[in-house]
Amino acid sequence: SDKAKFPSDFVWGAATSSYQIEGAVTEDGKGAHIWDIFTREEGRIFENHTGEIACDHYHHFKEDVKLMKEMGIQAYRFSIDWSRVLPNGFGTVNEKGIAFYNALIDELLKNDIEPYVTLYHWELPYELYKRGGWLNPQIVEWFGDYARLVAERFSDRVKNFFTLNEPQCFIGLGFLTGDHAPGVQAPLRDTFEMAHNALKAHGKAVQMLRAYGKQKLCIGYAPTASMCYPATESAQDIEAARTALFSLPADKQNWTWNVSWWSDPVFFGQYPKEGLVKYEKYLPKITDEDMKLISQPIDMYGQNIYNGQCVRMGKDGKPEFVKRYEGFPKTAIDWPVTPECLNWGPRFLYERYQTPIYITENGLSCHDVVSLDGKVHDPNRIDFLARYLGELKKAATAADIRGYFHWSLMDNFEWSKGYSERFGLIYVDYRTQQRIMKDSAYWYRDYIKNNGEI
Ligand code: GCO
Repeated sequence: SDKAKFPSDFVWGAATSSYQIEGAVTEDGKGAHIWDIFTREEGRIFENHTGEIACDHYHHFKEDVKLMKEMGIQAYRFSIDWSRVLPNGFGTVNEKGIAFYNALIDELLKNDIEPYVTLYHWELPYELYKRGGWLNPQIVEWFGDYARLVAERFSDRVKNFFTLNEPQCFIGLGFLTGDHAPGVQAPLRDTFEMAHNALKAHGKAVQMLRAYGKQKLCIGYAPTASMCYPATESAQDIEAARTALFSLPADKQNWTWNVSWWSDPVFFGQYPKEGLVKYEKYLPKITDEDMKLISQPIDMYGQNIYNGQCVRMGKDGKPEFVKRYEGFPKTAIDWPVTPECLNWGPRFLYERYQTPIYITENGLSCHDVVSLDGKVHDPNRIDFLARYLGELKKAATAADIRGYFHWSLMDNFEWSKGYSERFGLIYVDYRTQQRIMKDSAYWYRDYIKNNGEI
């Protein structure tokens, strides 16, 4: 309805991740992680781009914080590169790496910007990978010790932490399709075991953050999914969309793309029964103790939401995906524009898991260019934002949604697509490291200022 409003304390932010922006990959004692190694291999990434320099945020962070301030951003979600603070993944601490994040955090606080720190946005230290990485059950301790270090060094000033970012992707793309680092196509059963270890590592990190936090922390988790939204507001279509959202894919090679396998254990302490049956022959040993560790209470449910599927109730009483019409709107990276996902997605997620929701990522890539007038005009991004945030506003009247982080603060290294996709509110000229606020950045600034009343 027109009366929908965001809560007055709604958090407006933007997000990035370390490898995608920092650069300085061999500087000040940083260790190598799987993306450092993977991107050096010929043919892995679009035109063999790497994150070696990226936005050189390591040296430009003050300027970047200044731009955030100018945009009126209240919160900044960034990640810590595990290998920058623990070059081997465990053991010796790299004080210069710690110093970098300390300087960034202090700069944010000085500018009244609240830091939201992600522990794992895919920078698995290469030394740990060589020891089996996610397949080695010891990763639970490694990740726990890393979380403890983060709590000890940063939680006097940082209150908000997310453990894992998008386990669906780092297992699915990293170890099933091999499109992402480390570029492995592992047997199915290995991927289930890695997933189980990752969930345990999440639980361990929550315990460590709580135990060593220097203040009462807000701890969350940030998975992703393609959302489902109903074709009409009839009770049947809504039920169909809900059912489709929480069911598990039939195609096992796609098994990681779902909500329930990754969130039921965290919130309910059990895997969905449907999956225990479907995937039975691939599963590792799962104990009650494991499930207890995985289901540590958390405070925030982060969700990276980009698009969704329209669903209606079929004649046979089963959910049915509605085919998109010809010429359906899409972004530069070819993802469909489906604003409804920001209304129905968070509603369904909140209904099931009853935990405050943060949209930890949402955004799009556009074919942005610097125009003859020296500005970057990105009407498609503004249109996308207006539509998606309008839908999110509706959800905020029905579910406990606390914040929104736009992906991304600035153009950056888009994984296998390299620099060919521009997701930023800020344009980056990679030849000069010049930053230019796009039109959408000014639009977002005004939107934030009015808490969505436009
Ligand atoms: C993530 C995302 C980001 C991407 C963004 C656009 O895992 O959080 O992959 O890192 O850059 O989603 O694809």
